[in-house]
Amino acid sequence: MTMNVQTALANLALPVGTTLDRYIMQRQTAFPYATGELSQLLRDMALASKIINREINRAGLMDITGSAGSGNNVQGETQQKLDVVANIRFIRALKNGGEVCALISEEDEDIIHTGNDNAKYVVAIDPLDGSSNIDVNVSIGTIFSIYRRITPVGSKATLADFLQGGDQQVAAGYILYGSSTILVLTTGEGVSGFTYDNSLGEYILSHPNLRQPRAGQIFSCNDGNEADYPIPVQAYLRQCKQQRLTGRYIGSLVADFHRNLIKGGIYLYPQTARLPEGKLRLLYECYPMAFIAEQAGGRACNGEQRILAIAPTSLHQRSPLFIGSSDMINQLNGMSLNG
Ligand code: P6P
Repeated sequence: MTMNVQTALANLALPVGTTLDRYIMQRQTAFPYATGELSQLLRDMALASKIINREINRAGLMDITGSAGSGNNVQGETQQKLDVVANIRFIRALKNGGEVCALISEEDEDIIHTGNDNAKYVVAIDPLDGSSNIDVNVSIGTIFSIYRRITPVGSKATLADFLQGGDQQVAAGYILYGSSTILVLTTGEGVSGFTYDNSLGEYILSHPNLRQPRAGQIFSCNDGNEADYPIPVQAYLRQCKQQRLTGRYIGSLVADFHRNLIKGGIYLYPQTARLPEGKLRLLYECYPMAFIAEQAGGRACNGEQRILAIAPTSLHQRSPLFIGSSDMINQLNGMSLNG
């Protein structure tokens, strides 16, 4: 038997690896309220992301790039066709999955009731973050945040279910549709990454126990806005450049965050004159990414406090976001104190 055949057979015998399903089941007891409902919810999210992954990969062939012609979303941003498709897919998956009584989405003004009033969870989601990159084949992502409802099971969810605050999240994650598709997840027991295997249609555990390096050499921000940034942020960026750190900015929070999570780095989206509250949305961008960052040993703040400690007041409120390696965040905060 030739070596190639032996190698091929040996590879075939290799274990597939831990699928997301098996990972969830193995940790069933570790999941809060281990009744299987959260596990099923995570499976529903993963299913929707697999469908969206397929549609992103075919977007150029299916005339689902470009603007949807349906005007702007609640943020006043032009809705891209894939935004609309992704939003519909996640809403449908969560409705059909039965574990979510309501959700909020970047694409919809109001709470979306699923009809599953006996379900125990609510979800906040940015179905497709980085819309401006859709048409130019640059990585985009989905960001989600999960809470246990606080209103009585059987009743309709209310605003209170969504305004519990970042520290009340029971799970958070993102899917990065990039050179490969990866789902990164935390349930408060650390952070794990699952790479999508198209041939199996499964997410396979590829990054167990992800930890963000304490230090980093990368800063990510839209340098074009620098003149608008608060003075301490300008001072921090000057320091980064004097230290010859690397500037990397993809324009998709999920992509910039993920690179910095793996390699070390800081992402900054400060408040500006045009966006005095910052640009990123607290409930379905800042909170989930902050939960993941802190679970991986990183930090996330708004320039004054931890992101997760910010008291929410409305569904689509914005916040400045500084997130990444703890030493870099501490240096930035030191600038504010000195500034
Ligand atoms: P700007 C995408 O629209 C997004 O919400 C983040 O994913 C990204 O980091 C940021 O906005 C880009 O914003 O103003 O630099 O184009």
